[in-house]
Amino acid sequence: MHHCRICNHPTETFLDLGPMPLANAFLLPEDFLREHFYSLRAAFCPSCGMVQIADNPDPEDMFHGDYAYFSGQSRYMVQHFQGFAHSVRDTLGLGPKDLVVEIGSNDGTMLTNFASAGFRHLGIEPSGNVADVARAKGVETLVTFFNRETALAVREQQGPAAAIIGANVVAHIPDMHSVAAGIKALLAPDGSFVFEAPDLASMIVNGAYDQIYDEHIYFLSASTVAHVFGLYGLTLVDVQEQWVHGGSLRFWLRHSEGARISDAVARQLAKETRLGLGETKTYDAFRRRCEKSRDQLRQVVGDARAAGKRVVGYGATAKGTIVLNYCGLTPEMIEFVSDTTPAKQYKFTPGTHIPVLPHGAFAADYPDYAVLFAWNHREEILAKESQYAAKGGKWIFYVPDVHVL
Ligand code: DWN
Ligand code: SAH
Repeated sequence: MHHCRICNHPTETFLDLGPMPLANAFLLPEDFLREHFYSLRAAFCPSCGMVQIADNPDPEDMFHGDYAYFSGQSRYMVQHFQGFAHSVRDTLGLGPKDLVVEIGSNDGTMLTNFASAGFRHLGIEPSGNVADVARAKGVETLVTFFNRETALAVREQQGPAAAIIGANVVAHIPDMHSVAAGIKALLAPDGSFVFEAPDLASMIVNGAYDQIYDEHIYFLSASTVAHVFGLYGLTLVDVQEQWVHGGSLRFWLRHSEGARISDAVARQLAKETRLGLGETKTYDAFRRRCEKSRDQLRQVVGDARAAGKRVVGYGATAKGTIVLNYCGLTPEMIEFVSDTTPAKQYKFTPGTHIPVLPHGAFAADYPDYAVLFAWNHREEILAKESQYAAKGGKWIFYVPDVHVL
């Protein structure tokens, strides 16, 4: 039986996605036979409300010197992170002498906005290859995992942080107690901790089961964030909806003493209650929706292939790994997946072993259908691929439901 990582209460498994490879472990044929699979199940804690995966692979097996995801691959995300950095700077009135620490700084896409303006800054990033890209941009980076010990060491060497920021990383860290204790220790008395994560409400509303994978340990809400960080004397003072990654929340936290809470927090909490995020039946309905989506996607792709059409994937996302494996899509059904990331190209998708090819393979010979695995970048991609549609190419979407455009 699985116990909640937050409160130790037994959890309820609501979705079993089967044996899964690591979502970002793109591989070469010589490694097909020793590919590692784990059991991917999503669970709900009826006691504290935290939604989480039941078993997680070791963080060292996912975040290392050969990590496949580079934040800077999307032009819209680069702009988004500039907006994030400026909002933190302006809201908190930060100046160059203030220390800004980013957790999960990846290739430096966010922190470069502080580094280039001469701010004291530090990225904490365990994946050495992406950290090298950040350093080459002049972003100071410590190659290690953020936790309480790292936080204490940084505080010892650099003093307290005026701002600690992060995107798509807090829910990636299994020991959230250690994260919260670390933030509490590193944050200056009037400092703020500001982070973003795809939120549980959006996942449920969109039927986005492909957010569930090895790296995403938790699916956060204002309710669970306020609860966990509250245990460590940190208060959720504001929350802002973001469009990125299919719907995210930006959480603003401060030390609890004297913290003033924005009305937006109560509004978000009320929305989460309305959506039934604290009720088992919500997750049962979600499972039924996922199963239906899986059957429909198989059908649409299968029908296209039966009619002799070419089908490819667009964006070799971590999310796509889940969809390909859960829906049982094979190299006979999906010819290749196009992706702009050099570290993924000429490798094969985890578990399903479909070739990943540079964008040129898509552009040079348009297929009849493309499954958009990078559906969160839909606006950016549809705008730049207007020629594909103009020439009769069709997109297959599976979020919020399976449909062809
Ligand atoms: O949380 C996480 C997020 C931030 O990034 C990580 N755990 C892992 C990763 O998730 P993902 O792989 O699902 O992220 P994206 O941003 O949906 O990945 C987009 C992929 O598509 C990248 O490999 C780049 C590629 N791409 C492309 O080929 N053409 C992206 C765009 C915008 C394009 O035009
Ligand atoms: N922040 C970037 C990258 C998100 S991908 C963005 O939003 O685009 C998740 C990142 O978190 C990876 O770069 C991974 O190496 C990093 N990471 C994972 N566990 C971590 C930890 N304990 N501390 C700091 N970073 C971590």
